[in-house]
Amino acid sequence: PRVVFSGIQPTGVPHLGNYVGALRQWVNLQRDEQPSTKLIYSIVDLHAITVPQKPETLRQRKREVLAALLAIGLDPERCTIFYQSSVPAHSELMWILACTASVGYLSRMTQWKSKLSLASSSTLENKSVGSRLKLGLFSYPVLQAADILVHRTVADAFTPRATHVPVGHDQQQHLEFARECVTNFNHAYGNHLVHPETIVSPAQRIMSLTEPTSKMSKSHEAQRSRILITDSPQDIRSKIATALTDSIPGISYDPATRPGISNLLEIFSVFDTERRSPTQLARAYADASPKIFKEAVADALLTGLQGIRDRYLDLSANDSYLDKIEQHGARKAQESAKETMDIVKTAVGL
Ligand code: AQP
Repeated sequence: PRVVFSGIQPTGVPHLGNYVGALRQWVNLQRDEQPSTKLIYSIVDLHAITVPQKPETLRQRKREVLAALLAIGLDPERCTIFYQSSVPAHSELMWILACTASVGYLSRMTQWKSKLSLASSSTLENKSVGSRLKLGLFSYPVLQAADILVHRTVADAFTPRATHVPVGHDQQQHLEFARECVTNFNHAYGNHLVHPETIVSPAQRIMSLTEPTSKMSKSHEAQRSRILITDSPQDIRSKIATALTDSIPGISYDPATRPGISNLLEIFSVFDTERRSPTQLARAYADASPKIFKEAVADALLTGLQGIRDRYLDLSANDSYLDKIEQHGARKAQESAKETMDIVKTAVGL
């Protein structure tokens, strides 16, 4: 059977970007994939601690993300939903992969290079950049490779099976690295791991409402830059109403010169019941005032997100239910991972 793996960091309640770019696909896969496909969705807390987190906040956010995943319609019986740290096989396989992974390859990863240049530009003269940046951040892609590879089913020479990973375009380099990890491991120990395939999500990036040239993000300090999928209707209306646009009259779709308006058109298009493209919507609202246009965007969004907030509020008030769901998912994930770990450990001689 196919195995689909994807993860989300517990760094805050998911926003519209997470929903459009990833979570909506997670829900749709329940309908689109064969019942035999394993859908494995992890709340990746070990990834989250590659940057400093307050322990109490992290604990709280894990539950919030779990409640949000259930609220958008993930079925804990159909999917395997769990905290990454509940399944030690993820970190165990990471270590084994790290022992055949190349430092040179990792240091060429775009995300690492941008963190490095950011750190060096803010570093005082005498302090070396290397001593400030953490090993966990550098080796993050190895853990990501382990996440994917640990849940693949046993490779079989006649029916090669692979793990499928839905990713955005920004994650493609990390997937390429996971394939490299497979090649290195198999070269050292024999053909045991299967190269993962990707399902590249067709969804676009949702940009920040206050700074529409950067992506909407959970950790950006401006609350108004993002719409949480659990925001109240009033909050959603008010955030859309104050979203940064421009002073060009009328509505047109041109991400390069009108990033704010174009981002709203893209959001509108995702939730439009008539399924119009951003360009078609721009034509339909060509002469509308920004106020009228923004109201229409908010209406579409409220319809699209209907029910999520109420279900989230119910679920997030019930910690013991959430813990039970997570333990159930963790048990399923542990079983799924054990199959791979047995093969890998035997191959390595552990
Ligand atoms: N703005 C976005 N538009 C489309 N997709 C997005 N994703 C994130 N932001 C956007 C996708 O959401 C999934 C889960 O993301 P994540 O939590 O694993 O990490 P992230 O990409 O770093 O997301 P954030 O919101 O920006 O979190 P912080 O602020 O903690 O770094 C991924 O599939 C991601 O592509």
